[in-house]
Amino acid sequence: MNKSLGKVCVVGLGYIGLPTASLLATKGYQVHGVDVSRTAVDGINRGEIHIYEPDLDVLVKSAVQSGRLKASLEPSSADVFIIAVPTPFKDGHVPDLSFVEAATKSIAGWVQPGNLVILESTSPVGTTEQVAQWLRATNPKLALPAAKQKATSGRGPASAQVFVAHCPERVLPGRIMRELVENDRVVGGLDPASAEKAAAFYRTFVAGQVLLTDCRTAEMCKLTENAFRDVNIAFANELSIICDKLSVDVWELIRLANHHPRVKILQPGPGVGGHCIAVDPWFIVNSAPDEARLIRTAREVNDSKPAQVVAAVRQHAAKLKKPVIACLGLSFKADIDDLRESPAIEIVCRLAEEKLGTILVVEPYVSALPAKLAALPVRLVQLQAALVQADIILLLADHREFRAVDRKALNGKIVLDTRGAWR
Ligand code: SAJ
Repeated sequence: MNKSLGKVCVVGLGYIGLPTASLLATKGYQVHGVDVSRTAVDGINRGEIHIYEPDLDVLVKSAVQSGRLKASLEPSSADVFIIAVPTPFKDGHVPDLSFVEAATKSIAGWVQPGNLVILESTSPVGTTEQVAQWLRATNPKLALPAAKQKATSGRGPASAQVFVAHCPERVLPGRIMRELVENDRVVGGLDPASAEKAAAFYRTFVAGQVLLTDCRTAEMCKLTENAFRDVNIAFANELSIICDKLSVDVWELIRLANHHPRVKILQPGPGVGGHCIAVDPWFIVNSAPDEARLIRTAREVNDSKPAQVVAAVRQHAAKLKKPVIACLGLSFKADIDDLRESPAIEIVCRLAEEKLGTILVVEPYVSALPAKLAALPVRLVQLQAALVQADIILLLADHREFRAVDRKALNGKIVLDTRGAWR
């Protein structure tokens, strides 16, 4: 076995933490992964994964077999601590930092002088400073850097005994293993020495550029990237609603407009889902409610899209007697199993609650309906059965198997393709 590059404790073994932990293990770090779920911990220690992400199974298996990745319910001592826990929002779109707080407090007793603590969770501006405060409050012996120093690219003196930085994850679900290595990383230090220390760590396994800044800019950078995408998707979604009203084919329109050398319109869909783009822009709105007008409106436009889809189904269903409605796809986008914040689930829920017909669902990435739908009159069926029985086919996620459907199977059906997959 090669010499270990050092020990890393990764807190949170979800969509970001587990790929990161297993990648670090295969790069030569000794990795101690921590999660609150015993099922996840036990599974990982058997070399199994509890989430689906292409190529993750192979990596986790080899990391565990090599003895370099171990999962546990408790943290342990390490050179580097990575916090990769969820940052959802509470009622009123207020950021919920309770997982970051609990994770920080759980490691505080293990952190030693010279260690590096990195927050990877997408966070509102000011959270890294808050992490330092939680560390200090839980373990008053720790000497932490003072915030509000501007990071430079020069090598500053190691002023801090404990180094604290923010390095937001930027990987795209479905391409995580590749993007973890290839993407450029923005590293924001609580002080310049922390930024330097964290950058040196990322350079050991990232092929992209590692860019240094202060922690507040790094926090805002991640939120900005997702808000930028949300605003652009909202533009496409608003266009689709306008085009419906004006009897213009939005897919053809966007294809043509995108021939302009400086126009690159994204694709409309049933709404924006996932734990990132549907959530993070609210962190900006929450921090600057009077100023973030466009960002708020984009969120509202995207959040209104599921209701538009339901209205379209309602209109068609009203013309039929006891219609069978096949809903294809529950995940928030194509070719993944992630159902978080999925507009497809909201749509199926509303169709069932309104009793618009017999509701069939096809989702090749799940073996059972999520709790929200299990209580409703909705059946999970195979694709072929749905295609045969349906009067209305509603495409919600453009999974590979749906894109490959023989168009003859759609003949005589009412087809509502929210993704433009069958054009
Ligand atoms: N969507 C559209 N039309 C489009 C593109 C996307 O309706 O043209 C919808 C998708 O169907 C989905 C949602 O938007 O419901 C979000 O999907 P996505 O592929 O745009 O992004 P995520 O949420 O999977 O990942 C994003 C990425 N951020 C950016 O591209 C700026 C990723 O790099 C981040 O790491 C991730 O958020 C995150 O964790 O924050």
